[in-house]
Amino acid sequence: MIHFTEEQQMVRQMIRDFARKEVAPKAIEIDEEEKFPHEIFKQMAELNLLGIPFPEEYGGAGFDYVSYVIAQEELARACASTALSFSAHISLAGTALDDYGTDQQKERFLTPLASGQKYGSFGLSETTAGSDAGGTKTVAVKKGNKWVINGSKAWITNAEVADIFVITALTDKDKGVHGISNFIVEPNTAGFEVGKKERKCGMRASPTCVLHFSDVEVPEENLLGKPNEGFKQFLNILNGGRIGIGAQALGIAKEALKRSMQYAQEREQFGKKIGSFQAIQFKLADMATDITAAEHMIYSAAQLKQDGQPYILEAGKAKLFATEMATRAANEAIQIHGGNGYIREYEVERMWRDAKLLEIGEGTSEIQRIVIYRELQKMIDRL
Ligand code: COS
Repeated sequence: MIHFTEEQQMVRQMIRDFARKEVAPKAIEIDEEEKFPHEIFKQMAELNLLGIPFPEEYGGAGFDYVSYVIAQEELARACASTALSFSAHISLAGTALDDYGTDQQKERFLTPLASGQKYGSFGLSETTAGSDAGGTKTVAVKKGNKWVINGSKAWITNAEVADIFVITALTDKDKGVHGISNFIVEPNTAGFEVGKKERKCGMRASPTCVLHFSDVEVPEENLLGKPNEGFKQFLNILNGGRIGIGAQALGIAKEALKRSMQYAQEREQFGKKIGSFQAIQFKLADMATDITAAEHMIYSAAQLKQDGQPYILEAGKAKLFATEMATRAANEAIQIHGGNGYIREYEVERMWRDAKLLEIGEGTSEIQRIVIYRELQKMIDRL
């Protein structure tokens, strides 16, 4: 059994209660209307959830990393779109500032994010960069005491609502991945534009947009860390973020199992509850087994990260397994629900649509396999 501290159990209970009462009832509507859940985010700010893992001195709640992962799981059970926007805010934008920002940057940018006065977004992907994280074409050129940014970003979560962006740009073209830096950009800066909002298959309440930069000038103090160290910074951020994405998948799969168990006890065919047929029982048993495996992988990766131990391999495995597992679980949930599974009010079709994105974002399944294989190579003598 996974051991959770009293504090972690308390966090789970608090977020579960909130998610069931306030988030789940709105999930169908915000998906349908493709509407960012402003009201839910305001409530999360009041509960100090929007800064859950960040230090109290910067407006955070000061909880540990495992608690953040628990929050992801519980939110995703109710509404995966909400969990996805929460993770872009915390685990991408907020973590970039917390891990690499100066005291002044944290005070100015992390504090309003952690307290929920402002929302965060992280811009790495471009039409030429995503899986190839070093393929960025956006450039930042130093002019006096400013950086001038030109280019564009694609598939950026929270772009429509964010007040603080952390974005990547090439600062030394000749150095490849060692010539990329991360910058903090505020949306009211001249030349910065949030472009087309994408119409997505799932995760519809979490807005995804294009960003354009046309001679956007940011002060030199908006550079995160040292110039040309951005690639490793964001790969480190993504290593951790992947555990949270795995936890979202776990939350979706648990809810898909619960709904399917309930439905199997209600629906009758051939004069019996469908749950009395082995064909259905076996699906449910496989879902439950997969969920337990994913749960152990996710929380063991989270614990390693929290303890300051190497965790890249375990995070990659957890994300890979949990996200593919969630799509399978949601797919089976649709099958168990039969015709009703394909109808929106039963919600399992939304779970499938949402789960699918988790196999793609923050490193596709294929990228996770590359990461896992590379880590295995490093430890070949210990295998
Ligand atoms: N974490 C931290 N550092 C890492 C890393 C990781 N997971 N993977 C590689 N690095 C470091 C390497 O150690 C290397 O450092 P040194 O040059 O100082 O030795 C540096 O980064 C370059 O590594 P490498 O040569 O392996 O770079 P590649 O271009 O071959 O990287 C992968 C390939 C696939 C690892 C990388 O592009 C990647 O992770 N892509 C996926 C990105 C992603 O998840 N995109 C989705 C964005 S959604 S926000």
